[in-house]
Amino acid sequence: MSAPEKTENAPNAFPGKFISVEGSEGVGKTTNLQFVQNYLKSRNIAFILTREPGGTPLAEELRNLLLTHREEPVSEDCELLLMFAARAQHLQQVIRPALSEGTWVLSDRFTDATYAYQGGGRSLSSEKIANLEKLVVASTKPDLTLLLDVPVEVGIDRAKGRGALDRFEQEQLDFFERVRRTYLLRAEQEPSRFRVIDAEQPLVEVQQQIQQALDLWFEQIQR
Ligand code: T5A
Repeated sequence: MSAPEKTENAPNAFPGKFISVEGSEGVGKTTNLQFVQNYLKSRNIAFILTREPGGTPLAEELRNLLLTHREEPVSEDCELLLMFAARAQHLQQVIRPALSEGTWVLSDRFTDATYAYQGGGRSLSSEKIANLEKLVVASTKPDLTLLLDVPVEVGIDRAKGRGALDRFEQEQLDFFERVRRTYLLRAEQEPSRFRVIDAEQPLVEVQQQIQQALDLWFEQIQR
């Protein structure tokens, strides 16, 4: 009898159902994820909302390790591997099972965040990240990515308004400029997956842009 096919190498059986929301600090992901959830509910779509790093008890523990301030400097490779360790667990326990039963997945960040933060922010090579992506993520990639974009200063001001800053939020301005540039570059390189949302606008206008992107997405996948 032949060995069963490994799920991580199987193509996404339900293309179109994996949506990620990305952006630098304070762009309004949390605020707008609520809007996206309401949109999916209005279409009677069965979905799960999840996040990275995190999404399972073990991956949430890794999230705490990653976001907590510590005196010991954190090696860039250690940070990168912990991100992918959390992602491996998240994919196996949550994302692949949901997609394989036809449930939509709405994820607050995914691998684009690693390219932006560890690649752009920390200046790790994209080849290194791509190798780990190949190993861990394989073909289970988002079909649609909403990239919320605001000038770095605006995002940081918004994030500061929420109170204590985590280990990433305490980085310098140029770190976040590199994060933003990397996100925008990725969006340019993959225009069929990314929708760049001008999130500097008042919330109602941001949500009009998101609604339009989602309406078009549904038109596209139903064709
Ligand atoms: N990370 C993550 C990596 O380094 N590598 C990886 O691979 C991954 C997956 C945690 C950190 O991990 C890093 C990146 C992060 O630093 P996170 O919890 O998703 O990830 O981090 P945050 O960016 O901090 O996410 P938040 O959910 O906390 O912030 P949001 O969602 O961007 O912002 P939100 O919605 O809380 O909004 C901020 C404030 O702005 C207001 C809101 O009311 C709120 O007060 N606001 C607006 N104000 C005016 N106009 C608008 N249009 C507004 N929209 C929102």
